[in-house]
Amino acid sequence: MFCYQCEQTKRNDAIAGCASQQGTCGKNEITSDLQDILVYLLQGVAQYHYRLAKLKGVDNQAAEFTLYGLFTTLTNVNFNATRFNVMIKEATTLRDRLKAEYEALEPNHAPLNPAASFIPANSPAELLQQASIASVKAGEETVGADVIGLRVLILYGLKGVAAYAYHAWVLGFKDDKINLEMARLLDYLATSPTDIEELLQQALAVGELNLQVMALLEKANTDSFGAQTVTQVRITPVAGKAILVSGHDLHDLHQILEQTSGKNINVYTHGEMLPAHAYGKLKAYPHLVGNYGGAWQNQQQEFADFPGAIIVTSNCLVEPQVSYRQRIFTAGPVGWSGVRHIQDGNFAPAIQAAAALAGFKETEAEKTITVGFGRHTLLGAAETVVNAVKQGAIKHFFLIGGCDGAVPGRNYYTELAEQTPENTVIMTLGCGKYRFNKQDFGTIGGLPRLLDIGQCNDAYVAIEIAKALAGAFNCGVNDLPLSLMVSWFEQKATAVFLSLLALNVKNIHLGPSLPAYLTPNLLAVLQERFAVKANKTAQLDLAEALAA
Ligand code: SF4
Ligand code: SF3
Repeated sequence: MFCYQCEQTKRNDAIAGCASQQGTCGKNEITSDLQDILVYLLQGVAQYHYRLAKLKGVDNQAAEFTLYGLFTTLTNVNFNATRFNVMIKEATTLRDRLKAEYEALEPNHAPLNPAASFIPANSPAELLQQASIASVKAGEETVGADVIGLRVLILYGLKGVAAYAYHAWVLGFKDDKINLEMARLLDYLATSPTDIEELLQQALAVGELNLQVMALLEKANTDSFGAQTVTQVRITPVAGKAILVSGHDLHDLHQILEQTSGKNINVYTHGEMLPAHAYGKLKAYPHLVGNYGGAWQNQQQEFADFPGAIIVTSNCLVEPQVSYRQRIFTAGPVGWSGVRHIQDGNFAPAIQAAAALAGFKETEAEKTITVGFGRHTLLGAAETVVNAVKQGAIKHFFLIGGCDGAVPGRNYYTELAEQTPENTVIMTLGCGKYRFNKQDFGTIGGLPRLLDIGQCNDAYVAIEIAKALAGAFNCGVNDLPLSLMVSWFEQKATAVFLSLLALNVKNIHLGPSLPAYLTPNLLAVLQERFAVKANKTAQLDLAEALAA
C-alpha cells in the first residue's frame, strides 16, 4: 500500500505516507490496494465515457458510478475490502460496455491509455499483485516527485468534488457539464501527464469544477429543504430512545426523519450533520431534537456513550469499537467489514435497533448553540454587516473553516478563535468548528460574533459572501479585511483549497500541517503565485492578519 491523501498520513524522515500494513486511519493494505485499482479502473471508465459523452451525451450510469466510486476511496469512508472487490467488477463491466458502445461509433479510434484495457485478475490474491500498476507512486522514479505530487493533487481534489457531487446527485440534482468535466479530468490523469505548468492549470480546473459542484449542492440542499435560517440547536439529551446520524448526507437524514416519524425515537445530529437543524423542512420534524458530541475524531468515546443506534452517512468513520459494533450502521458509500450496511434507503434495521435500546434515561438541562448563517441569512444581513464595517464596529473577518482531526497541532484553531479581538467576526464551516463552537463569543453589530455557515461544502457560501462584501466596498476579495484560516484533513478540503486558488484568492493559511504530497518545489510555486502560508503560531498569524 501507499497512501498520502490525508493530513494524518504517517510522516517520518524516510518517507511521508502510509506505506505498510495499515494507515493511521485504520485502512489496511488490502483495502488500500483495492481502492487504488478501483480508481485506476475509473480512469479507464472515464477514457471511454469522455469520448462517448462528446458523441452522444453523458451516460448517467457512468457518471453516478464514477462519483460514488471515487467517494468510497475518500479518507474515512469505506474500509470494507469486500465492497471494493465488488466495485472493481462493476467498474470493469461498466468500462467494457462503454468501450463497446464507443468502438461501434468510432471503430478506428486512436489507441487509449493503459487503464482502458486493464484486466483485473479474478482471484483476490492475483488482483492484489496487480496493484502496483495502479499505485499513485507508479512511475515516480522516471517522472519525479513534483509530477506525482501534482497528479495526486488533481486526483485527491477530484475525490472531494465527487463526494459533493454525489450528495447533490442523491437529492436529484445533477449537471451534465459537471460530469463531462469530471470524465475529462480523469481521462487527463489517465494520460500520465508530466508537464508541470499544464498539471497546475488542470489542478485549478478541478477547483473551478468544485465551485460549480458546491453551488449545485447548495441549490440541492436549499431547494430540497428550504434555506438555512438562524436556529438554536439543543446540545443536551432528551429522555427517550435515540438515533444518532453522522456525516454530511442530508438526504439520508431526511429519510431517517421520515421513517422514524411517530415511532417515539428522537433523532440527533453528529459531526457535519449539525447544520441540518437550520433547514426549514428538516427542523420541522419535532423528533429532530438536537446535536450530540463533537467532531469525528472523538467518536469512539461518543458513540460508546450514546445509548441508541448510530448511522454514518459519509466521512468520517473511525474503527467501530466492540461496545457499539452491534448498533452502528453505515449508509451510502460508507463501509466497515462486519458492520451492518443500510441498503436502498431502508433504515428499518437501525430503527429497530434504536427501539430495542434504552435511549437516554433523563432529560438534561437545556443548552443550545446557534447555527444557520447560510447564504440566505448572511446575504440578508449584508447591509448591517457593511454598515458595521463602515462605522468601524467590525474591523476584520476570520474564516476558520475546514476539517478537524486528531493531531495535537489543531489547538491552533481554538487559540486563534479565542484570541480574535472583540471587533472581529469569526465565520466557521466544516467540522473544525467543534473545537470552539460551544464558547460564547458575544455579539457584534446585532449579530453573533461567531457565525456558522454550515458544512465544509458551504465554503461556496463563504465565497459568495466574500464576493458580496468585495462588491459593496468596490474592491477585490484579496483587498477585504478577511483572513482565511483553512484547516484541512481530507480530500474535500483539498477540493475547496483548489477552488480558492482558482478564484485567485491569496494569503490562505493552510494547516495544521501541509499536505505530504506537496513537494518543496510545489510549495514554492504556490507561495510565489498565491502567497499560500503555512501556520506559524496562532498569536503570530493573528497579529500578521490584523496588521494586514
Ligand atoms: Fe494514511 Fe490518510 Fe491514506 Fe488513511 S487516508 S492510509 S491515514 S494517508
Ligand atoms: Fe470533517 Fe471528516 Fe473534513 Fe466536511 S467530517 S469536514 S474531516
